[in-house]
This record gives sequence, structure tokens and C-alpha cells, in this order.
Amino acid sequence: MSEPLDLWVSEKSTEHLQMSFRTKRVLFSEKSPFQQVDVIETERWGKMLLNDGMVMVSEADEFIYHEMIAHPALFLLPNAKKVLIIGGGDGGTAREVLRHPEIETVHMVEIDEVVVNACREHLPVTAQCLVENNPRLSLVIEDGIQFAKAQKQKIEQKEATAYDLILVDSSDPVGPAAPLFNAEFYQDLKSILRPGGIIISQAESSYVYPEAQESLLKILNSEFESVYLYNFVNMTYPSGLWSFSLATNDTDLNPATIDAEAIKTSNWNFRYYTPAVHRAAFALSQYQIDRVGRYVHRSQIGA
Ligand code: SPD
Repeated sequence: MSEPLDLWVSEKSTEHLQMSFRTKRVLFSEKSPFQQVDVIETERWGKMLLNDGMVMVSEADEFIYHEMIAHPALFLLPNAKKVLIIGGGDGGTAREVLRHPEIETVHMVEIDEVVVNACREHLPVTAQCLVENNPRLSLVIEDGIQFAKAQKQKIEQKEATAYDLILVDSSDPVGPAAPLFNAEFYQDLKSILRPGGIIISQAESSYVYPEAQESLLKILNSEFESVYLYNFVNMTYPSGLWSFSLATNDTDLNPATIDAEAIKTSNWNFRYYTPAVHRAAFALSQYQIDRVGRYVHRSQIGA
């Protein structure tokens, strides 16, 4: 009797680093007009979505990424009502935003319908809010770049109102997500954000992709009054340590101070996010300060 296949799927993160996941089977594999989309079933991490071979979410740790992209900003903006999500086709970010009852409208703009449908079918917990007729969620299949430009015109013509919070839940800066790391995109986002609003962006890894992170923070720094970097741990991303950026023109906002009572009394059974995690996430290592300290708020560099 021959042994069953020992199947591994690898993300080749850089020329010098790859991560491999022992895999039971491939559940979905399709080349969309934008990228290669795969869902695999792993031994340890549950089902996993990969875009162009890069891990986007796994069932085992998606809660960390999605809690950390949504809740820090939402607890800093208790009066937020209108949220825009660019990307986030798996639905996890929208799921977390919609846990806040004060949020009336979520616009989610995803370029790749193949990702949305693959997640609806294979990652139903992550994609649970991507149902037809969700009264608070409007899902638009469109390029986020074009959406932001069109929205800018509508706001200028008073046909639409600005967003309180914008979440850029992008994949890595290659393929369809590359323009989401450009200055022009953030200039457009700035004009569709209300004064005092917040933009959170997927900000890559300080250790594996320092150039991409630095470039994003440099752009944000040139467009916004205050820029912060905050960290979280995601086991299935290369190096484990990953970051989001926070950009705002509200100079009074201090993101590291948080209403701990509001988080505790929300009683939502977070699995990662706590008041202490919120505060600690904004602490930067000396390595990060040396790399990007000139682009982030002075409170993050110990000044
Ligand atoms: N290398 C992974 C970068 C993060 C990708 N975004 C994940 C989307 C989750 N909604």
C-alpha cells in the first residue's frame, strides 16, 4: 500500500522566504479576470483563501485581522455612521463593522466577484454578511480606484455625503491591489472622508516588506496631518507580525487612548481585541521607529 500524498501549498513571500501549509485538498481554483483565486483546506489552519498564491485569510486566524482592522477605529469614532470598505472581498471586515449598531451604512467595493463568490461558498463564517438584501451593507463589484473618483464627484455635487471611516482592506501591492498603494488614490480618499474621519489601511509587514510599508506611510504622511502605525499578530502571514496604518486630519485624536469601558460593556466576545491590545498595538519597536519614525506621529517615536 502506498502512503497518502503529503500535499503542501506554499506562499512564496519573497526570494528568501516561503511559508508552507500541509493541505488536505484544493476546494476551489479559478483564474479570474484579475488574479488566480484558490481556496484550500489545510490540516491546521482550516480553509484558506489565496489570491495569486498569497494567503489572504485562514479560518483559524481571520478573526485577528478583521477585529484589528475594524474595531480600533470604530471605538475611536463612537459617532460614526457611514463606512467605506475598499477590497475585503471575503466579507470579514464588513462582518466586524456591522457589529457596531451605530453604523447605518456600509459601502463595500470589491473588484473581484470571483473572490466574493468563492468565500460565500467555502468560507461562510467569514462571508456571513455577504447575503442578498443586507439592509446596512451595499456591496459593489467595482474597482475601488474608480469608485473613489466617482464618489468624489458625487460629494462635490452634493449628491452624496462623506464617510466617517474608510477601511482599505487590500491584498498585497502587486496585481489588482497595486494602485491602492498610490498617492493619487489617497488624495481621492481624502476628499471623500469627512473632516476628522479616519482611514485605516492594510500596511504590510515591517520585517518582510519594509519598503512597501515605508512607501505607504510616506504617502499618508504627505496627505494627512497625523499618521500612525499599529501592529497585530497573524499566524499565517509571513513573519507573523503585520500592521495597519491609521491616517486622520483630526490632530486632537490620540488613537492610543481608548474608552476601555465602551469596549468592555459592548460585551461582544472579541477573540483578540481588548483595551490593552488596543493600547499595545500602537507601541512601535526601535526597528520600526528607525524605518518609519519620520512618517508617523511624534507620540509613536517617544518624542
Ligand atoms: N499578505 C497578506 C496581506 C493582507 C491581505 N488582506 C487580507 C484580506 C482580509 N480580508
